[in-house]
Amino acid sequence: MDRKIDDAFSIARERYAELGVDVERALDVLGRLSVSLHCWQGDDVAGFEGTSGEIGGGLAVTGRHPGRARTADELRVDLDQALRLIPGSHRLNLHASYAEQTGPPVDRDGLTPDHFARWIDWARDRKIGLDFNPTFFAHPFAADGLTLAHPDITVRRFWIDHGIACRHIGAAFGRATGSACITNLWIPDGSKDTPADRKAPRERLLESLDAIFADHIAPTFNRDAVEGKLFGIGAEAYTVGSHEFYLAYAVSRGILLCLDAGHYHPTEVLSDKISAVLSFLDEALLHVSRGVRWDSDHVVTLSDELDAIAQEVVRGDYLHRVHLGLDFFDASINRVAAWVIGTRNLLKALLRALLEPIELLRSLEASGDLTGRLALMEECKLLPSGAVWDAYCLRQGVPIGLDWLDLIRSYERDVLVHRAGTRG
Ligand code: RNT
Ligand code: ZN
Repeated sequence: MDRKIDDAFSIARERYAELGVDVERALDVLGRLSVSLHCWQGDDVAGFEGTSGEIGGGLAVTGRHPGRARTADELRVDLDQALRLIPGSHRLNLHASYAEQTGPPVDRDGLTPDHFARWIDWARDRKIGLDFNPTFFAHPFAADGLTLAHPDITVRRFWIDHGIACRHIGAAFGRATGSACITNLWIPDGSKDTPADRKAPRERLLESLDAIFADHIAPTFNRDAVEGKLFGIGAEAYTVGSHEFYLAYAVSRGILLCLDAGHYHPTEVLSDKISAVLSFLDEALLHVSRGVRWDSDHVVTLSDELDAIAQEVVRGDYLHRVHLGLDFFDASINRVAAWVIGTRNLLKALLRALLEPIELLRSLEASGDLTGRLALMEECKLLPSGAVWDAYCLRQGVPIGLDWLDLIRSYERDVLVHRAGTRG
C-alpha cells in the first residue's frame, strides 16, 4: 500500500513540476496550517450548563444519531479521536457554555479562566491553541431573541459583562497556550417580522460592543472578532448585527471580522469577500461552513466554493492574516466523523489551492489570454491532488483514504452507542 502511494506521489510530483508547481513546498506550507475545530459539533451545541431544551437564537440542530457527548470528558475523548484522524496540528474553538463549574455556580457574567482550567490543561498537554466565543443564546436572558441590543439595560448589562468576561478568558487561553486566542462574538438579535425601528437596536448594539471592547488586551493573547448574519430561524425579517453593520464596526475599531460561509444571500459567496475586507482589515476569521437553503451549518464538503475560499486565501498570500475556523453541526451522522470529514475537506481544499500553477494562471491573465486561463483552470481540477493528499496523510501518520472510517465505526461501537439517553 505504502509503495503504491509513493509511486502515485512521484508521478503527481512530476505532473505538477511540469506546470511550475513545487509539491514539497506546498506540503511544507500545509503542514504548518492550523484549523480551529469547533467544540459544538460534538454535542449538538448543548454545552454543559445543565439546561435542557432548545438552544434558541435561531439555531437548530436536527438528527438522532446516537453518541452525543454529555460531559466535557466525553467531548474531550471525542475530540482526541477526531484529531488522531486529521493530518497536522490544529486548534480547539470553545463556547462559553462549555465551562466546567467546580466551585459555587456562577452565571455567564461571572465566568473566569478557572472555569476552563481543564480545557486549558487538555490543550497544553496536546500543545494546541484555543479559541473562544461568548454564548449569547440558550439562556433565560436571551429568551426573547435579544441580547446586546435588548431595550432593557439590565439585560444588556448582563450580556456586556459576559462579553467582557469572555475576553479575559480568551487572554488567559492565549497566555497559557502561547498562541493568541481569537474570541468571536456572535449574537442572535433580530426580529421575526418587519420591525418598526431598525435603528435603535443597532445603536444599542454599537454602544454595547464599545463597552465590551473598551479595555485594551494585548493582541499576543487575545484578538476580538465580530460575526454578522443574514437571518435566523425566528429572526427572518431583521438581524441587528448584519454584515454591513459588523464590517463597518470592525474597520472602525480595528478588530477582526468573522465571515461565515452560510451567512449571506444565496448567490453571494464568502470567497469573493476575503480580498475585499482584507483591503481594510489586518486579519479576518473564517467560519468555514456550508449553507443549504435556510440552514447555514451543514458539514463542509469539498465543493467549488470551498476550493474558491482556499484559493482566495492562498492566492492573496493571506495565510497569516486569515484564521481558519469551522462552524457546522449535524446530529444525523456520527458526530466525530462530521469533524473528520469537514476538517479533512478544508485541508484538501487548501492543498489543492497550494498546488495551483498560480504563476502560469497569472501570466495568462496578464497577457489577456482569457481562453488559456479558463482552459488551465479547468485542467487543474483533474490534476492528481489526491495522490499528493494520500502521501501527506502517510507522512503525517494518519489514515489514508477512507481507512479512518473503520476506526470511527469501531469507536461508535465501543464508545458512542453506550452513551445512554443520547438518541433523540
Ligand atoms: C450562528 C453563528 C455562530 C454559531 C456558533 C455556535 O449562526 O454562525 O458562529 O454557529 O457560535
Ligand atoms: Zn458562524
